[in-house]
Amino acid sequence: MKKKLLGVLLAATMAVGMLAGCGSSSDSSSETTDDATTTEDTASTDDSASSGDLITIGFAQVGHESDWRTASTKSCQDVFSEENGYDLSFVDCDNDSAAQLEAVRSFIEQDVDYIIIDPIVSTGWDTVLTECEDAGIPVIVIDRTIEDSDKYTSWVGSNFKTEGLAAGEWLKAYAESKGISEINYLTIAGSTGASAQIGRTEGFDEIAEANGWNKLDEQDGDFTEDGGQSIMESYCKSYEGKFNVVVCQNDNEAFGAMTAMDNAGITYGLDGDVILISFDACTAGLEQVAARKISADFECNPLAAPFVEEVIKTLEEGGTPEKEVYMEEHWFALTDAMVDFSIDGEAQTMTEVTDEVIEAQY
Ligand code: GZL
Repeated sequence: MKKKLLGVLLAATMAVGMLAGCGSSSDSSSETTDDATTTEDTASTDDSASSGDLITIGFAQVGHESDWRTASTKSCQDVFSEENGYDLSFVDCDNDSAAQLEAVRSFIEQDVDYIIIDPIVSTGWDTVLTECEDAGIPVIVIDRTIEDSDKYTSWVGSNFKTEGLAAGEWLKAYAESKGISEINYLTIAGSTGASAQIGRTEGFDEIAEANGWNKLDEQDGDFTEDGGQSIMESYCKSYEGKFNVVVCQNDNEAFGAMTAMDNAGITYGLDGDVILISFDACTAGLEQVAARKISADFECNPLAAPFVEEVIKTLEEGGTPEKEVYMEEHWFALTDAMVDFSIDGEAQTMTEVTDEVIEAQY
């Protein structure tokens, strides 16, 4: 709303400069390069009067590592479209924290109206958020959290520790229902230092410790299918015959773990020797729940953009948005694995995976 032609030309210059540093990307489509990807909406280089009517937004996204991430990116690009009145500068930071800080600084140079950040890791943010504050640009954090600064207007996301607690409490109830008295588990964690990894590990391990379960190992699978497969291949060798539960901190890691266990001749899921727990509950994950391969899937909702837009609309109207906005999440299983459990005394409802539920998922 406050952009001048000079700012638009500067944005175009910055975008070209970033592309030189991060690899190529056309205006209308974004390709992923080794470092990061920039997609400039063509309107932002257009000197027509209409570009002055658009709210300019810079979005520094984690990367493109998972189905969840794809849905998160699409949610933002669908909501913050030119036809909806926005000029979105999108940077895929390819899981590179330095590239993400560089992207935020480029948005400051472009003097955008708002900056959206999904922080790859939860620390190292106070300096650049101070720069955003000094530039008078409101920052909205989505999904993962920032632990070393509160210099942002709002955060929209999930309670990752609650997701971990839910998985732990479900396993306790499910194991009891199956007469399983001993739990020896392996964790394939998400990217080390990501608040999603920290919270899910903290929540699940809290239940494990309270119930005397044996944690054999936890390694970083980076939230990718390749990461899940390579770690599970190592686990199958190192812990052969010693584990009966695998906890994957997202569905893509679970897909990789499934391949590794198939190759090792290890059965898993509702009819197998190993209980397989996953997080995200993306469409493909729920399809594996329906196939009885993933025993239970704990949702993390990626569709934050509509809630972010409400924050921006509040700010545009001169109001004060909520500092924290929590997304609704569901815990999914087939009937055979739906058990009653509570989190901190609050009874939880499980959602049965049906064709309709899968069709409606993200
Ligand atoms: C969690 C999100 C995580 C997902 C993964 O909110 O940050 O990152 O669980 C994604 O699929 O890679």
